[in-house]
Amino acid sequence: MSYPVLWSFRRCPYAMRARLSLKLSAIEVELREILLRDKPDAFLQASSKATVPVLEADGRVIDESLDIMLWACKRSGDRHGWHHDYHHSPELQDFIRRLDGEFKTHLDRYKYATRYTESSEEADRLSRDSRQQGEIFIWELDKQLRQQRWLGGDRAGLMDIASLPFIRQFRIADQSWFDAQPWQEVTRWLSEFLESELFASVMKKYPPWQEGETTEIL
Ligand SMILES: N[C@@H](CCC(=O)N[C@@H](CS)C(=O)NCC(=O)O)C(=O)O
Repeated sequence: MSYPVLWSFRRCPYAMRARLSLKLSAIEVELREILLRDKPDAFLQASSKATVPVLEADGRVIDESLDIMLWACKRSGDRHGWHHDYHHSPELQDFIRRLDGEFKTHLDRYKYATRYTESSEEADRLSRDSRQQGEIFIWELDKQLRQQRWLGGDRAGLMDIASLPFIRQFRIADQSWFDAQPWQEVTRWLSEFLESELFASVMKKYPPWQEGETTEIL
């Protein structure tokens, strides 16, 4: 039996959300862990975009994490209704647009400010300002999470799975600062996710895939 192939990088939040969706949809894939600094030819041939995640399935190549998430939902008969929700909810689409757009920009500038300027003072300022901008988004999540356990309601939904890997990254940039913030609901929500079996199941460590090797089934 041949499985769809997922090109992935363990720590990439986009790849994480693709793996989470595949897992939640109970779709088994051949997982090919790669190193971003040493991308295999077979990966580059699959998608010239050269970003992870990339899914090869049904003779198609899907190289956007959101499309992989939606493909997984559809393939599993949309058991959680995410595919339907996404296509019928302008709010959900807007949320993902802001997450992948503004919030990700602030996250990158907060985390990697020195890549954007040569001056260390400028970098400090950029990092601080970007963190402040990112905080606005996180406080919005906190407000929603005061009404319900997950952004998706009683259970984790597309909004949760799409955003949690990025909020985790925002925390990792300075854990003690993040944990000292009074966003109690975000802290609860993120901890529940980080301690879940689901998260552990998609964070197993695999050696980088090599041409001709038998690969892992996720
Ligand atoms: N819009 C893409 C973004 C994917 C992306 O940027 N992934 C990063 C890793 S987190 C990547 O592969 N970067 C290419 C590189 O670092 O060479 C998606 O949603 O899949």
